[in-house]
Amino acid sequence: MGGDHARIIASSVGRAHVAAIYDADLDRAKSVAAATAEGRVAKDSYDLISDKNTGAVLIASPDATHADFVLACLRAGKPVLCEKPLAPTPEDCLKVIEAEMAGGRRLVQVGFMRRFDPSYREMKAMAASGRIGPILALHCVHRNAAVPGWFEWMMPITNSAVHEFDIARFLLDDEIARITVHKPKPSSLTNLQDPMFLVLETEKGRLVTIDLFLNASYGYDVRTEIVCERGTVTMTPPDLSHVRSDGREAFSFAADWRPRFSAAYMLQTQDWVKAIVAGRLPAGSSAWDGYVASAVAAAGVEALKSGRPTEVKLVSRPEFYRDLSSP
Ligand code: ISE
Repeated sequence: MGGDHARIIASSVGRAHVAAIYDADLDRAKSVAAATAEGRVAKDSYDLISDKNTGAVLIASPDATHADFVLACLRAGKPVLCEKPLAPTPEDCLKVIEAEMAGGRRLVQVGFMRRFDPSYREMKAMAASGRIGPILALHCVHRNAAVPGWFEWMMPITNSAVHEFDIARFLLDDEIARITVHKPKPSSLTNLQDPMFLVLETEKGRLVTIDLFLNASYGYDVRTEIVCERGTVTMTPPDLSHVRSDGREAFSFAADWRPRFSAAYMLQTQDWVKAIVAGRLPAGSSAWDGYVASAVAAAGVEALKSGRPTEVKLVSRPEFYRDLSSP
C-alpha cells in the first residue's frame, strides 16, 4: 500500500514530490524509492518525519504502529495522511486527538479513501437530495478474495469493517449507537470467524447490515445499497465491460481493493496536497472520524466475543472537530 501511495504522489499529484521512503524492509524501501523518490531512502522513520526536507508525511505501516508515527508527526508540526485505522484501539486514537488539540492545528487525516470514491459520492448526493425520501437502511457487502495468514482474529472488524463504519457515517449522516455480530457457519478455508454478519443501529434509528467475508475466494467485491422511503440507490459493479458469450454474461472482479479504489486513492491524495498548499482543512476523515470508527470497532470486538448487542461508547465531541465533513 505504501508503494502505491508513493507512486500516486510521484505520478498524479501536482505540487508534491516524494522526498524519501522509509520501510522496515530496506530492499523494499530501495525499490519503491528508485521508482518514486530518485532513490532517496531514510534509515530511521522518526528522523525522516522530523527532517527539514519533509513537508508532510504519508503513513502506510502496520496498524499497531500508526498512532506512534502520527504522534511523531504532530510533535514535528507536519500534516499527516495515515492509512486506516488511525489505531486499532479507541484509547490510542484518543492520544492522537489530545496531542492534535494540544498543538491547536488540525494536521491529521485518516485514509478512509472511500469518501473520495466517485460511486459512493454519487450515492450520497442522491440519497441526501431527498428525491426518493428519507433514508431508512443501508446494506453493505465487503468481500476480499483472501487475507494474509498474519490477519488476527479481531482484524476483520478493526482492519476491514472499519471502512464500512466510516462510510455508513458518511452516507447516512448519522452516528452508530449499537453493534451486534452474528457468526454464521465459518468457512473451512480459514481459521478466522469468516464470514461475519454485523448489524449496526444508528442514533436516528436506521439499521445497517454488513456481510463481511474476507476469504470469499472469487475476488474483491464491495457493494452497497441505500434504502429510502420511495426508492433505493445501489452501487453498480465497477467493472469496465461485460462479456456475453456461450449463453451467459460475465464481468470481472478486481483481485483486491487497489484497482477497485484506484480513483479514490488518487483523489484522496490530490485533495490532501491541495488542502495543505491552500491552508484549508482536507475533505477526508479527521482524527475524530478515525477515533469513532475505532470505537465502533472496539464495540464490535466485544460483540463478537459476547454474542450480544454492544453499545458504542464515545467521549463527547470537542468543538475542535466540528466541521462539515462528518455527522
Ligand atoms: C484492507 O486493509 C483495506 O483497507 C481494504 O480496503 C479492505 O477492503 C480490506 O478488507 C482490508 O483488509
